[in-house]
Amino acid sequence: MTDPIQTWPEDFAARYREKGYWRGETMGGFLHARAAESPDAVAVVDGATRWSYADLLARSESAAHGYLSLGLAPGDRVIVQIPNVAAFFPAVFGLFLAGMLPVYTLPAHRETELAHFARKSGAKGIVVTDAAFDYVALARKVQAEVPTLRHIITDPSGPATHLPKVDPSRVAFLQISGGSTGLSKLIPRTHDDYIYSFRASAEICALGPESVYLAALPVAHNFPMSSPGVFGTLYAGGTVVMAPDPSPGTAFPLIKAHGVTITGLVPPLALLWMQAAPKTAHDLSSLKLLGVGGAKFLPEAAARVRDALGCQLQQVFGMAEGLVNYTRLDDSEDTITQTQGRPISPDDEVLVLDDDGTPVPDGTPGNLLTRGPYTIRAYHSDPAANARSFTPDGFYRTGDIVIRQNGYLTVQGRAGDHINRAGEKISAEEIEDHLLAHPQIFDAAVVSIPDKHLGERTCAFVIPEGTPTATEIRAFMRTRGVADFKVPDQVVFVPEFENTAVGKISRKALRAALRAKMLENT
Ligand code: OOB
Repeated sequence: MTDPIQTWPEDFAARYREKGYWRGETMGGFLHARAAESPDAVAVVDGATRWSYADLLARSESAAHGYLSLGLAPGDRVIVQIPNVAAFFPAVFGLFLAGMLPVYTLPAHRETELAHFARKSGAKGIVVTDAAFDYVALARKVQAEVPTLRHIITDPSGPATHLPKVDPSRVAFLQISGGSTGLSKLIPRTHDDYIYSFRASAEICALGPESVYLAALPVAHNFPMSSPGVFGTLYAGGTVVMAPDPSPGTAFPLIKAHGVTITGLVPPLALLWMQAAPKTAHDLSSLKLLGVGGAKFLPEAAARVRDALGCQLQQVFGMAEGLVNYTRLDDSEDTITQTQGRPISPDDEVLVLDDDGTPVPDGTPGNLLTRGPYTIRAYHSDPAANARSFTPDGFYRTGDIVIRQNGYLTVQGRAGDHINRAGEKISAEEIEDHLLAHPQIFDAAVVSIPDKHLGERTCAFVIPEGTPTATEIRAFMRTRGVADFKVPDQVVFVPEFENTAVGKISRKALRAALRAKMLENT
């Protein structure tokens, strides 16, 4: 099993250090610093639980000792599957302090996905919490499949031992990619690069000790984690409030109760909040900034945020691989409603290229490629994906089609075949593979269809062999041990797929043709 690495060419690394982007801080180190500066400030709120920075550090150190006392060692990977509860923080800061690498997963992931992450990362443990869903039982199933996953940890704590020195230039954790082809890839991010991304994000969002961030989206996702998210807030010495779910019914009372100043939502949720706000009895006036990202937020909806919610909108266009764009607080209303912002860093290099690799002029759509001080140069242990996703000179091919104008980007669509379902990226290929395992499915093609509520929904075109029903197929998908959001929203039976005169067409062309036909008929 290869240890996760992430390296930039020497000259780039030197420049990123010289310019003060990479400061040699570590995830555990910054928590120490905040706890020393303001031990009594409130770091995390979750229901009746309120932890000061000193509490959070003490719990995190105890967790670090706990991991080490199990026999886990610095450099080991540990899967983290914890919903939005306070325990998330000691679990991950404990790993950082012990020099171990969290492998983040979503609460929605099930055994098929977790087994893939366990194998791919070589994880020796998984840390979970007690919750309405039985994550321990799920972890046991995964362990049965991947025996190298030796430890199921529910309460990491242990007697004091020596904590290792952690190298800030090394990989801090593995994040999971949206995955446009097949299974999710693992994204190794270093302490230096990731801390830069959320420290600069916190500055862009003007966060400080008085800021209160509501973690409404699942915190394991890169957006609520670091854009500026929970880590940006803790870096700034602010308070993180954990929301068990992002519905207005849950979130609005929390905003009122804790004086939440900032949060982040995907577009479908922002729409829901805008609809609910005029009717709510809860005072939302503390909310100053709403970040919206993960999927395209249409200008018409964006223009209504201020009136509906009484706060400023910030568009956030980012990716777990690195690059994050923000509209700035002092941008014009037009820029804020009509663009997805501009990169965090002056050293984010952005290329907008036509399909032949030639730069297009501003105002013309093209493929977005990027490299910079917090964008990875490679996925973990995946030569094929790396060859596809990175140019020889280290640019990441984002798969997004954008227009650039005055340095600001507007997302037009994407080149790859994934479905962006309310911000969750779903690989068409991954779902097709599951469908093909059904004994009564001869062939299947999965496409995205525009959807009023989700932005996009998944539609599976199925050539049956026998007489399966849509309900059966959806139930079958549920037995495959995958996240519920991957179950096709719609199943359409077709007698055959169109072939061109020359024979079979590519999967990509087939999906495009099926999608076009579907849109024609609606
Ligand atoms: C965020 O990260 P991922 O890794 O789940 O997904 C990245 C992809 C982008 O390549 C793009 O296709 C899409 O999600 N996307 C947007 C968008 N923000 C992300 N498409 C249109 N408009 C936007 N505002 O989704 C993510 C990571 C950090 C911050 C924000 C989002």
